[in-house]
Amino acid sequence: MLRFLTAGESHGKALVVVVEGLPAGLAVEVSAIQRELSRRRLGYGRGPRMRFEADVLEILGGVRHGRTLGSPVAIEIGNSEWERKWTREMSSEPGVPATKLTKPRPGHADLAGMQKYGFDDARDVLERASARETAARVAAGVLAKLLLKAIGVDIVSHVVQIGTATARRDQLPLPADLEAIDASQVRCLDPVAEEQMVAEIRQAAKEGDSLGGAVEVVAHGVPVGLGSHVHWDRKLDGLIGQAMMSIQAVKACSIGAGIEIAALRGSVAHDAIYYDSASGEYLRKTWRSGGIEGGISTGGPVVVEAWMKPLATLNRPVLETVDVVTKEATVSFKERTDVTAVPAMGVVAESMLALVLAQEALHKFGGDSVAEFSRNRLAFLSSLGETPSAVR
Ligand code: EPS
Repeated sequence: MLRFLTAGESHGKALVVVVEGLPAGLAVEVSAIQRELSRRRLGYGRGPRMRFEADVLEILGGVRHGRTLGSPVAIEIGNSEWERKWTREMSSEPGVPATKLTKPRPGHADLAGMQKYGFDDARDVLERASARETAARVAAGVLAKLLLKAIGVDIVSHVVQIGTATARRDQLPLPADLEAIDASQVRCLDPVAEEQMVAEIRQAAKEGDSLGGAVEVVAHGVPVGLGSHVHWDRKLDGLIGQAMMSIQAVKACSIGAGIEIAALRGSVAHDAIYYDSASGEYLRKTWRSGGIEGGISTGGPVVVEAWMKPLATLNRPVLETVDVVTKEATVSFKERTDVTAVPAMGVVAESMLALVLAQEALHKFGGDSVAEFSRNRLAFLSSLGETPSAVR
């Protein structure tokens, strides 16, 4: 079973992620992880921290001479800001912080977290609730993506909405589009929408406001048979839903045609099946089901959308709150912040989808080495009468 665990606070010394259950023999390079971490920092509208902070990456275990050993992989992502500014406030030694944050910000975990854990300082909550933690998820996601690549699965995301600006959505993005997507200021394939999104971000920045939006994430090459119909917590769409909804600030997730399918008639809502004699595959003519039926992958592209709320930290202190010490009405403290993090959320969503699919692929095909895992996938698809190409 593939699982991962992250630790670390936003302004702490480092984030750490341990990924367990990867087969041996997966080729991993630090540069591949570094590249993905850089992608997560992309996007017009990110705050100043993205410029002056670096993700200082180190593989601590589980990889030898560029290949996984089958043991847990541990990765550390140091915060370059720590040494400069946070050693006192975020010290693990006994003591007290110089300042306590007592005006919890609406829209963040601050107040509910303080109440739940008995804290009198919102920093005790916000440091871990921060989306900085997604850097660790992306590092884990690289390993999942590399494993999936070995069985021909590629994942791509693009921004389809920022604020009120929406992109055309008539074609699924392909792996080959990823370079152009990442080259866009907001990771959007539609140049008209890109311009509108940038204008909207610029305006919101001027007004000290923030913006939400949506990304579409597509996994190509997913084999039939991941997930299961037999039990609620084995359904692939359910697992993807949990993974997407766990991303900081994501408030909704849909699969395939999503909420739009509710308005269609049953006669036109579903994906017609046909047989492709060349590949021996049963294919679908459309992807309204998002490549998942009854909780099982169908062999078509897995299509997921995730919606993010506007960030709750604003550069203009207008959100009403209460000082938990004086109980007086006030406005939430001002922090420097991003105007929007939707482009970065796309990269995080790719990672979360990769982790779920890799976990389910390992569940289905097993294997202690990548070669065995890959062989098992070929054997399964051949048993269905398909003629899959060996990816590696
Ligand atoms: C975040 C707030 C910002 C972001 C941070 C996530 O940090 P700060 O409040 O220190 O300016 O920059 O994201 C990252 C550091 C990162 O690497 O993604 C938040 O509150 O979630």
